[in-house]
Amino acid sequence: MENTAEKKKIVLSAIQPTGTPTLGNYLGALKNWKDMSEGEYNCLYAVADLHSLTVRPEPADLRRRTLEMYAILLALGIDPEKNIVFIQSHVPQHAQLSWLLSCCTQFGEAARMTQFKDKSEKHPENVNVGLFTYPILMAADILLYQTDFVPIGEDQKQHLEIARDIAERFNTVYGNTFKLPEPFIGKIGARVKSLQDPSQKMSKSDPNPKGYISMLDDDNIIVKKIKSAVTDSEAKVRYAEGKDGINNLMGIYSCCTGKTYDEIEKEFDGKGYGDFKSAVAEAVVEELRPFKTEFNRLMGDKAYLTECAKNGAEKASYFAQRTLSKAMKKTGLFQL
Ligand code: ATP
Ligand code: LTN
Repeated sequence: MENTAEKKKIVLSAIQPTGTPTLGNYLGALKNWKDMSEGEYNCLYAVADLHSLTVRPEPADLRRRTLEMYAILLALGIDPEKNIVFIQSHVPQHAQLSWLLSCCTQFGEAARMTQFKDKSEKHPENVNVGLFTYPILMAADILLYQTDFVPIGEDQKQHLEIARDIAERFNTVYGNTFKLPEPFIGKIGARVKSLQDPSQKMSKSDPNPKGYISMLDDDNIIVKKIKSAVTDSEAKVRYAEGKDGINNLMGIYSCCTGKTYDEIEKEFDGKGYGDFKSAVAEAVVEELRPFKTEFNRLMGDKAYLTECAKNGAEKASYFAQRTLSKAMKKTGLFQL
């Protein structure tokens, strides 16, 4: 953010500390976060701990997972000196702006969010208002930093659209205040599917752990899970409709190796699914290896992690306050 003179575009994204991220989170979102953090953009990345309260985690789990998720971001290779990496609840402006934006959001538009509908069906015992206003807090996360691009997986697209709608409404009512953000969705990793049911997205809350690969799974577990992935009876590695399991594995292999679908089809021409699965497993193991080593090292240095989180929150807060003050002033809240 220091190089404003260069007018670099601003990138912001966040992830909830609700468990160890999966290969889906990695290929759909986190890998892009890392690539975007390498100089071309000014990047802000947050651990969305406030969002995760909507599913009421055990306090001790939340505390542990928040630091773990912070370490995961640094272990990806995101440099906390060159980027702003922070924990959402440490920057109070997020909750503050969220209130102003709530008053610019229609009940009906929030009620249309598919994630709200899905989550309230899945957890009928705890349909809290936070689950309903979740996208408004997410809009605050994004709009506070005058964000240009938001790297996310396909499933978050609707939340980005509502963030734009809220920003546009605020700008129309009170005058230009917020930049309208664009989603940044990778082509291939945008929707990694469950290994056991390739009609569903790979999800860390899947009750069947065989359906997902956790970024911290041991190498032999990764191999086992990929070997037992659901495929089809054609025994031909090709990308085609009706071959969801193979398409999914081809997507994963392509993301990890950079090979195109054509190249993959040629590579496995005349070979069976066994050979293909071994190659996919090896590519995933190699892709995650440096990350896992670095994660274990960082978790042994909690003092460093907390120091980075503190610096990140200070830097984020400076930029957040500029936008919040502007928004408060425009709405007519009395200024001292
Ligand atoms: P849960 O499955 O527990 O609801 P999640 O795995 O979707 O959670 P989030 O924290 O909601 O995890 O998502 C973090 C990021 O990962 C988001 O940008 C989301 O779009 C992306 N993402 C999640 N699952 C996938 C997937 N299967 N494929 C691609 N991207 C994904
Ligand atoms: N809802 C997002 C997490 C999230 C987010 C954000 C993503 C919270 N705030 C701001 C992008 C920008 C999810 O991935 N489930």
